[in-house]
Amino acid sequence: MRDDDEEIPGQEGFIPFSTGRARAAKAARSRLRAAGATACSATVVEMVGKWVRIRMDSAASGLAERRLRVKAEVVAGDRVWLEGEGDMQVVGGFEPRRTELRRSGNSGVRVVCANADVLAIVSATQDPPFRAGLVDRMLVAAGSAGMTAALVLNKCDTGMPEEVLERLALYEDLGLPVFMLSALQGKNMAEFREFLHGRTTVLAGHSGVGKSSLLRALVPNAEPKVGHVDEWGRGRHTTTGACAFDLPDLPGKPPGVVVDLPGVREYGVGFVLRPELRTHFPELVDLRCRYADCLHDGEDGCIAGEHSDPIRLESYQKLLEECV
Ligand SMILES: Nc1nc2c(ncn2[C@@H]2O[C@H](COP(=O)(O)OP(=O)(O)OP(=O)(O)O)[C@@H](O)[C@H]2O)c(=O)[nH]1
Ligand SMILES: [Mg+2]
Ligand SMILES: [Zn+2]
Repeated sequence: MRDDDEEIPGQEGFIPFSTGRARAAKAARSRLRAAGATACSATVVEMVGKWVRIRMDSAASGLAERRLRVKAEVVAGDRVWLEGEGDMQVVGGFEPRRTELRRSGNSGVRVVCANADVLAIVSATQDPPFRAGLVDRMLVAAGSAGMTAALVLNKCDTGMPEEVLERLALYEDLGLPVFMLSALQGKNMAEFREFLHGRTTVLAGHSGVGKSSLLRALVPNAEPKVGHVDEWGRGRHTTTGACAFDLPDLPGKPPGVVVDLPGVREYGVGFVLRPELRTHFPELVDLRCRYADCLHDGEDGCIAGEHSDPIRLESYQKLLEECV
C-alpha cells in the first residue's frame, strides 16, 4: 500500500483509492454508464487531507455520510456526484459553484468553501480585541464571493466597550445585520438561530473569538475541530479547515447549515481587482468625485474623506495596495 493510500486511523468508512482501484473504478463507471445507471449526488462536508467526507442526498444511496478519496480540487460545500457502487464509488465531478469564498496568503489564493450564503464575521467584545481591519477584509471577501455578510459580537457577557458598540453601529448603518451574543450564557442565541435557518452560514473570525463555542451552542452534538496544527491545513491528517454541520430542525423552519472555520490572524483579499474594491464598500461606491473612475486614493477632487468613516477609508486604501 502506498503511503498516501493509507487508511486514516479512526476514520471508519474511508475507502482507500489505490491506482489499481482507480483503474477498476474507471471500468466500473464505464459499465454503469453503458447500463444507463444514474450517478447519485452529495455535498462535501469536510476535506481531510486528500480525503473527502460527504453527505449523500438520498439515504437510499447507502450510508448517510461516506468518506472517499478524491483527486480533484473540491472544498466543503461543493456539490459532487458519485459514480460506481460500494468500494468502487468515486467522486465523478462537481457542480459549478454558486458562491466561492476565497482567501489569499503566502501560498497564493485558495477557496475556503463553496456554495455558502452568508459570511458571519465573528468578533469578541474585548478578548481578543475587536479588529475593524479584519472585519473590513472579510466583508470584501464576502462581497467578492457573492455572499452576504453579518456581524456577530460574541462574549457580550464580559461587558461591551463603547468604542466597539460605535463600530457596530456604523456597520448596522451600512445595512449589515448585527448580532450581540454570548455563546457561554446563550444570550440572544434564539434570534441568531432563527437567522441561520434556510441558509448556509460560515463562521469566520480571529482565533479565540468563540466560533466553535457558538457552533456547540447551535449544534449540541457537533464536535468542532479545535487546535488546528496549521491554519492553512498543512500537516498530515489534519483538517484542511472548513467543516459543515446541519442545524437541528426548528419547527416550521427550513433546514440550515453552519460551517466552522479555523481561526485566522489575517485574511488576504489579494484576488480582488482594484476597480472592484469600492463595490464592496457601500459608502464609497456611489460617490461623485471629480473623476468618474476615482479610486478614492488621494486623487484631485476626491470627496471620499468627507463622506466616509476615517477607519473604513483607511481599511479601503490599505486594501487597494493589496488588490490586483
Ligand atoms: N466569557 C465568554 N467566553 C467565551 C464565550 N464564547 C467562547 N468563550 C471562550 O473563549 C475561548 C475561545 O473559544 P473558542 O470557541 O475555542 O474560539 P474559536 O473562535 O473557535 O477559536 P479558534 O478555534 O482558535 O479559531 C474559550 O475559552 C471559550 O470558553 C462567551 O460567550 N463568553
Ligand atoms: Mg474554533
Ligand atoms: Zn474619490
